[in-house]
Amino acid sequence: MQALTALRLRDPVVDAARHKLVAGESLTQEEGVRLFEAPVMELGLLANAYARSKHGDRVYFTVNRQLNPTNVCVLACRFCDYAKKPGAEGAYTMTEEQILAHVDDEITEIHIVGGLHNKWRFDDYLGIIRSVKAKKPSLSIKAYTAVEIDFFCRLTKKPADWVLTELKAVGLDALPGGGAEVFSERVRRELFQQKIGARRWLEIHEVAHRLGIPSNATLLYGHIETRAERIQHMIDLRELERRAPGFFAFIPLAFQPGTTGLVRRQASAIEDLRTIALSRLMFDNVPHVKSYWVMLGQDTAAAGINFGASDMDGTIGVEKIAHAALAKSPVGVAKESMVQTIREAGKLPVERDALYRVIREFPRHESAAAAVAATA
Ligand code: V47
Ligand code: SF4
Repeated sequence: MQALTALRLRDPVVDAARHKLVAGESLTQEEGVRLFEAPVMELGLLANAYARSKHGDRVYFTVNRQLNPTNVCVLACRFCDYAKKPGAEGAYTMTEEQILAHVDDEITEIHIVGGLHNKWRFDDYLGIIRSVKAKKPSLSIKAYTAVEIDFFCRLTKKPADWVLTELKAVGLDALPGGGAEVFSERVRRELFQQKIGARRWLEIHEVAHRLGIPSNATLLYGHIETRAERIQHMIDLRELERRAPGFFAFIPLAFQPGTTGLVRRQASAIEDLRTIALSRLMFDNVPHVKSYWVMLGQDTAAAGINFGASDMDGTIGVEKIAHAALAKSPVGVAKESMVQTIREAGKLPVERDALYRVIREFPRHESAAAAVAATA
């Protein structure tokens, strides 16, 4: 708390929020909405100090791959440029060999997510985890969003605890945070009417947490949602974490407009930084907020780790979802580049696995690393 108590702020609204956080109180919906209007640098100072009170200067990342086994999807969310109808041009379904090519010596985490395939059965999805685990048993597997879990429940006519127990038995370690979008019925009706809403998403993550499967949570922002809806989304997740703890990280995903025609341009970098800061301040009971470089771009993501984020996700390899929506970021980055970005932002890089077990802490400066290597 030292970082928060010592902080001097000029803006009365941001300083009132600081007092509440020092007292261990959560911010309300009204306070969150008002904070969105506050001077951005003051918000950044507070969110950065709050992140430092939890993690010091450490910023986590993982050496991972994103695996999207198929883009064939029976749904048609209006914001999604990734999914294709069966047989449509550009539709793909990977073979086992193509899937296993994503599993190499370097990685410690794999993030698997894809479409709801019209021909696949639950066994096909189980088989992917099974074969990835067989190729590299030490790999942490973060796979299948609540939307996919709900699809498996419908395929098998079984409840979520059965589906999740089966997945855990073959090697699933954690659930990713995708598919949450925005917990607003208004937005759901407009953009993803056929897909599960807030109640079911929260229920599936609650079941996962109770079964000892940790998870993440996302927010898709920068389309037709309001700031008040973003704040309510964070509060709903915060309440779930109180009832059934198990979130590792919250990831605000900057909407990539692609060819959807929903908005003319992506949210501005300032709006991104405000959203990261608000995520940190509102979601006080989740360990990490991620600055997801794939959707933010590397420069804004690097700024994000001075605005409350304490995680940069991973090196990723070939990302398909944001890039189908024309994201300008590279498809993957090297580990050295990740370390360099975190250092340039004045933070301490820490390599982790999907369960946030520390693999390696890097020194603050490259020269220190070189000195250690030279004396070793
Ligand atoms: O579920 C789809 C979203 C999600 C677009 O858990 C889009 O560690 C932006 O969930 N623009 C997949 N977003 C990505 C995801 C994720 C990413 C990184 C880390 C983790 C984690 C999870 O991407 C989807 C959907 O909500 N999405 N289309 C788009 N055009
Ligand atoms: Fe399918 Fe997911 Fe795209 Fe919706 S967001 S169309 S469920 S792949």
